[in-house]
Amino acid sequence: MQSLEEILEQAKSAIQSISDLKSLDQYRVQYLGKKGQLTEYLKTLGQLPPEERPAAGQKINAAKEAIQALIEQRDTELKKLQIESQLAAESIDVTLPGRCLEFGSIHPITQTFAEMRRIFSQFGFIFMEGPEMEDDYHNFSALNVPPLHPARAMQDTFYFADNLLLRAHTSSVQIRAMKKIAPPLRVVAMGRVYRRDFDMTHTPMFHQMECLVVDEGVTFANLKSLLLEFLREFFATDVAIRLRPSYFPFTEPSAEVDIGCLNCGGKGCRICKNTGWLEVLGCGMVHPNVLKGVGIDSERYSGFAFGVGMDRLTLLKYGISDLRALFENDLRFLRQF
Ligand code: 2U9
Repeated sequence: MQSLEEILEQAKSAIQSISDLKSLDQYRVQYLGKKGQLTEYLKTLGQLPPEERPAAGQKINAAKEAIQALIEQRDTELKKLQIESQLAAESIDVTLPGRCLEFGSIHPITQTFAEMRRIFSQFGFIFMEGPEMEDDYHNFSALNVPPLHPARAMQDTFYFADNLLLRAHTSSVQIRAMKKIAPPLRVVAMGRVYRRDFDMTHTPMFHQMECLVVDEGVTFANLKSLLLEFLREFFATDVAIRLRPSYFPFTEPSAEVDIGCLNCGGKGCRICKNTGWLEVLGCGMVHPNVLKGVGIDSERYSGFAFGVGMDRLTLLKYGISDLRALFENDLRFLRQF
């Protein structure tokens, strides 16, 4: 058998050269475990003469304690090294510039949506939504649009198979509203609409807001007063309005509505093409054919409706000259609102 001194010497250099905690644990077992070298040594005590046993036992125990202490010391050292290397790897350079928090802004069209909600909720309207992919009935037939009307042409509307199309106005939502709710009703429908148009002042997708009132005794005067209230609230100024006769298949009589030019106050400028007026929306009394078509008694009830392009309204409110700016998502532009 190796002498205790030899075992101790060997253990000292072996433990010092161990570089990871797992190997150190294996060493602990090798020396001090149930079948470890020193435990085996203790078992030989019985072969010694009784008078030598206490001294030999003490020596073995002292060696055992010495090795235990060496292992513990190395254990502490290795744990410290581990933390140090971890800290070095994860070090943070506190001199680096901080990451900038980018603030977003609410898109001008989204702001107009919110404004409409605010204004028309006050007036007692409910808000309804409908599908953007519609059928011919809700988009055209129910709105008294004749079979050969130009709006139905392939050049004007996006068609799918099976009589389906992308809705060309939010009026289709109003048809659904009237079929669902019996009069009296006050409904606003806002959302995306689609037309085959793309130039300086038109995009193939734009946003429309439509307002519909059906009740007993509803008149054109009611329509005009609501328009004035709405436009003054939206533009936050006492705008003047003027109505010009017009034609839409779904309203009779119909009118187009202008506001006094916000830029020149009516004197005439480049924005209003020297007319002093800006066209903002179309309106009229709901055509009796439309009411009858959805099962409303057109003798007892009357209604008015108006439709407005929300994108154009947003341009006018903020004095933006190019419609396309609303769809390009240039942050330098959007941050200004
Ligand atoms: C029902 C009955 C009638 C809604 C109306 C207009 C006139 C109109 C345009 C404004 C600019 C569309 O976005 S735009 O190009 N709209 O001129 N809209 S009357 O009339 C309705 C709606 C629903 C059931």
